[in-house]
Amino acid sequence: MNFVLQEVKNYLGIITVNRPDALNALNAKVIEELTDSVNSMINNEDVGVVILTGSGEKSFIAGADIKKMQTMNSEKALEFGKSGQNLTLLIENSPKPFIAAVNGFALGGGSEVSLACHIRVASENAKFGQPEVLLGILPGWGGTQRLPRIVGYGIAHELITTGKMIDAAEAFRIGLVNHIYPLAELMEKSKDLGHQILKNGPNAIAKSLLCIRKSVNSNIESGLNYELQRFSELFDTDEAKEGLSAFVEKRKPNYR
Ligand code: DAK
Repeated sequence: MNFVLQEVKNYLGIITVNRPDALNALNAKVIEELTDSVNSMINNEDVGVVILTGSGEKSFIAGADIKKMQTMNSEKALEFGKSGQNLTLLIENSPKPFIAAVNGFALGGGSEVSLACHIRVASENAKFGQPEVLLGILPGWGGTQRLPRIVGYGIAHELITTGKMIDAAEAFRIGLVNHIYPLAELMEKSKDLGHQILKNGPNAIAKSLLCIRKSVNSNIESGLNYELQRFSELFDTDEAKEGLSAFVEKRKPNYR
């Protein structure tokens, strides 16, 4: 892989988009490598949580590659759009939580990749935005669908129609990011969060993610029914037996 770095340590996977000369902008090759990396983390039994970040100190992902898009017709744009949407769906549907460690610009497609992650944390220098309308296009990797679900319709309408950039403090205020840290601490704090999650049962986490995702498109009754089914299924797993016994025996559970 040329544009993506990956490592796995203590059940924590780290994926780094590595194209710092272009502020980690995503062209077709970077998307392909990123998709392969996300797939390999999902399929790796030694990974329970994945952190996604960008290389360098300036940018998470500055968006889709504008230079490549300049020459695209609608047919090419459809293909390019699909590859970006497949990537974001893969992340969103992962049974393992993805944490976006946003270490600088998260613009356009970069913001959209972070929106597909389950949790976003940001460095103090992070900047978010959906500037597509400034370029005469629109957010096509899920920005129009996921941003309103995360920050609400009113704020999403404003961010998408103005294309303005917001800083980390504003992103925190509107609920777009869960935490802000100094850049030098971002990865350590993200790893701490990952390790906190890793103490818990992998099946319970995977099914919780399914239930939360289900809540987006279901009425309360079908969502509750779905939750009930996943809840009861867990009682047939060694994991639930371990977790419940550990509490009764006054010890820490061992899930991995
Ligand atoms: N694409 C390509 N190159 C980029 C880039 C990008 N998005 N962002 C930065 N770069 C490159 C710059 O061109 C420059 O390269 P050289 O000129 O040195 O070769 C290098 O990175 C450093 O950038 P700057 O010199 O501009 O750095 P500054 O600190 O001055 O400015 C900046 C940083 C982030 C404010 C600025 O680079 C900037 O405004 N970048 C563009 C941000 C942006 O508009 N991003 C959104 C892109 S649109 C689709 C679905 C979705 C999408 C597309 C299609 N379909 C369904 C078809 C998604 C669209 C987008 O993401």
